[in-house]
Amino acid sequence: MFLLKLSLSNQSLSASNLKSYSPDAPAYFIADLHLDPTRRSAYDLALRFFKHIRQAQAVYILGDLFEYWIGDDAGLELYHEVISELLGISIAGIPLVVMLGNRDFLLGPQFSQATGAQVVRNDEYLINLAGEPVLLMHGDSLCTDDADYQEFRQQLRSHKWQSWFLSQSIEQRTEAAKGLRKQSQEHSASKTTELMDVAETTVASRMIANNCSTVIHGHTHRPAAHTDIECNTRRFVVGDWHNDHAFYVVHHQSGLELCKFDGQREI
Ligand SMILES: [Mn+2]
Repeated sequence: MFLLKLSLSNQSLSASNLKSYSPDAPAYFIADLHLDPTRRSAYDLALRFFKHIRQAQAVYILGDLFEYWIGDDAGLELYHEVISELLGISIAGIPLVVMLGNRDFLLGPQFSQATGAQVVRNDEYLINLAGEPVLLMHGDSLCTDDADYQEFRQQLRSHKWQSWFLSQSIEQRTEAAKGLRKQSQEHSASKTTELMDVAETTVASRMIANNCSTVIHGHTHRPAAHTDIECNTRRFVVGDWHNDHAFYVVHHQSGLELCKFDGQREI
């Protein structure tokens, strides 16, 4: 892995959300677990992963931890096993950062309280990894070629829609969530894979805006470590979670790396 030459102004390093961690212990980046208690194998794999990483420097969940989250009042009970694993991570003193995905953007204050996680509500979160600024995102806001999706996303993220949705009963919200997921599946089936991928120009502009050369995101379910030698930038994509494996990104002493977790070997 090549070393990045960065020209950073002191100003960007003093950004209020810039955290600093030493590189001694690994930091983990995962996304798109899409946890669903009825998909037991993937759920168990995630529980194993959380038990494995108790020596971590920090854990970053970059959105879509849950298949759906219709409000803290319903989610905390439905996903109680994973909530208690996450709390275990926090109790172990490991900073746990959770970003919102397009499935679980309604994670609220009770989720934070129950897990000890810091929930990031912005689409972008800039961290400092051993001196290097790294931009974290879920990734759906980078899919700007898909104008219909962006419009739909804006509607679901509006205060008006969210307060209407949360005023419904749990039963009504569960039904509505099923409808939204069906709509999303139909939408995906009608689009080309290129259209639903991130727009490279948008990625580049977000890196420039954040004065960084590395981004880590999920959402597209296309795990990869992209390097643009000409622009001197890197884009890591963490994968979605399957019954028996998942791709995550780890930062350790040799830098950032895309790795596979299969629940068998130590990580
Ligand atoms: Mn997503």
